[in-house]
Formats: sequence, structure tokens, C-alpha cells
Amino acid sequence: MGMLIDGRWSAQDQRIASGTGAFVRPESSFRSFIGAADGVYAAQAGRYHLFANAGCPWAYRALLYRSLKQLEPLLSISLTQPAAGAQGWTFGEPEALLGALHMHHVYTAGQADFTGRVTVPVLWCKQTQSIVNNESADIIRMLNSAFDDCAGVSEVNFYPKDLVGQIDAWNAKIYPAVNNGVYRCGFAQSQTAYDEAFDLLFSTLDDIDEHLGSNRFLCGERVTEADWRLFSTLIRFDLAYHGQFRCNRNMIRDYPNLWPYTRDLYQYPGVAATVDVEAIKGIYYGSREPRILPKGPVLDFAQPSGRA
Ligand SMILES: N[C@@H](CCC(=O)N[C@@H](CS)C(=O)NCC(=O)O)C(=O)O
Repeated sequence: MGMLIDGRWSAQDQRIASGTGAFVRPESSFRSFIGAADGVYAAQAGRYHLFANAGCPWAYRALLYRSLKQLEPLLSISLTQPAAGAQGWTFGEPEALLGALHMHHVYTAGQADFTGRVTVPVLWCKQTQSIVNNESADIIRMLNSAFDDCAGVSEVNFYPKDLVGQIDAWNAKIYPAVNNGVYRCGFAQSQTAYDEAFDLLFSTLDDIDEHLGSNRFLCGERVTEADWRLFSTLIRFDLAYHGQFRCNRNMIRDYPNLWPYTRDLYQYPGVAATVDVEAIKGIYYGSREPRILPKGPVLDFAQPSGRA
């Protein structure tokens, strides 16, 4: 995948790898918050727009929260095609809000001389014509509460005060080992880097599976942000990471607790409609030639979980 340099698309892939061949994810560039004390981005219905890709686990978090919080009427979206091409993420035809054909046009519309990677998700402000934030962890935090005073928005809170410590601790464990861990397996440039990422990934999944033997969700009885961040990776695991990223010690459906837990979350109101299996296969298997998507595995996420 290319990147923008001084506002110009460069097709050269300058993915940053450390000297050891380990994949290092760059920091996100835009980190403003809707509803912050500076008052720049007020929480107003219809003012913001989300650019996303339904296959991408990071963009998916934002799409998932949009559905969980019933934000559809006040937060419009543009979806890129699942697979990237020579111009990076593309909409196939100009999307409705800015008329952007490629995702890099959105970045330069917000900042004409932008240098950096062109990632999704992007939270866009229609009023100031600028990118508010392109870090999914921030975006879901905002969506969790920023619009709670707007009509029709669900008041469910996935980051409740009394569980903040536990949620943060799970996120700190799961992000490097699992969410980014599958990428560290898939994008490793050396055997050692892959082996390390693989071992940490599966030892962490083993720990979580054991924990879920006596807890319905990561923090007990309540679904929290930590569950949704984990779910965004688990739902893609057997469909893509197991094959394409060589995360193949076993599948999620082999785990006694992780597999019913994944189905339990899938069956939470508003979730099933956000899971696009073709887009998930499309982003991982369709982004390189020949664009052939695997037919399997066939997974029944709707099978009762027995965990209620
Ligand atoms: N830290 C970012 C990462 C987003 C990200 O890396 N998205 C991928 C899609 S799965 C992307 O756009 N990659 C393009 C690139 O790295 O050039 C977030 O969580 O929002």
C-alpha cells in the first residue's frame, strides 16, 4: 500500500518494519475529540461523517459502535471497497459526501499537504471540512458517549466508570497480543518476529478462553468496550487470519469458550447486521492478485451460544 507525501499519492509501500523484521504500526495522525472542552468539535447530529471499510477490524469498531449506539440517523458513512488497489482504499466511484474516488482524496481534502499513511476509519467534520480523528480506539470512546444527549441515541455505556480499570487492563493485554498480534504474525519480515507474535497470540487466547470459562464477558456480567475490541478480531480470525496471516495453531471455533463467546456477542442486538463476511474475506484475500476469495470456512455465528 502506498502513502501520501506532501499531499501527493506515492504508490511505493513504505511500511515501517523494525530492524528485527517485526511489524510496527505507526501512530495515528488526527486525535481531536468531539465534545472536548476546547469546544472545537461540538456533539451535533448530522455534523460528522465516517469513512470506513467493512472488512477492516479498526474501521469495523467504529461501524459496530454506530450500530450499537443507534447513531445511524445522525452519523452518515461512506464505505470503501473491501480490497485496496494501486491508489490504496478506493470507493469504486466518487462517494456521496466529498466526491472522493480514493481515500487519499479525503485526507487531502482535510489537509492539502498531508504526509502519512491513508488509513481507515476517519471521522470527518462536515462543518469545518476537516478530519477530527483517525484512531479507532478514540473514535469508539467518542461514539460511546458524545452523542448521548441527541434524540434516539442508545444510552448503553460500554465504558462505565466502575469498570474503567478492568477495561483498560484488558485492552492493554489484548491490543498487542491479539488485535495487533494477528498483524504482527501476518506482516512479520523474519521467522523470529513471526514466531514471537504467534506464541504470544495463542498463549493470550488460551488465557482468555480460560477466563471465559467462568465469566460471561471479559469484565463479568456486563458487555464492555474490551469485549467489542476483542470481538472485532475474533469475528475475522477463522475467516482470514487463520489462513492469510498464518495464525494457524487452531481456529476460534476450536476453543470451548471463545467460540460460544464470539457467537454470544454476534447475537447482541445490532451486531449481526454489521458483520460482512464477504468484505472480511475481500480485504485480506482480495487485496493482491489473483483476487480469489476462499469459499470456506463456513461458520454459523447465529448458532445459540448457551451463555446467557
Ligand atoms: N491505529 C489505526 C489503524 C488503522 C489501520 O491501520 N487501518 C488499516 C486498514 S485495516 C489501513 O487503513 N491501512 C492502510 C495503511 O496502513 O496504509 C486505528 O485503529 O484506527
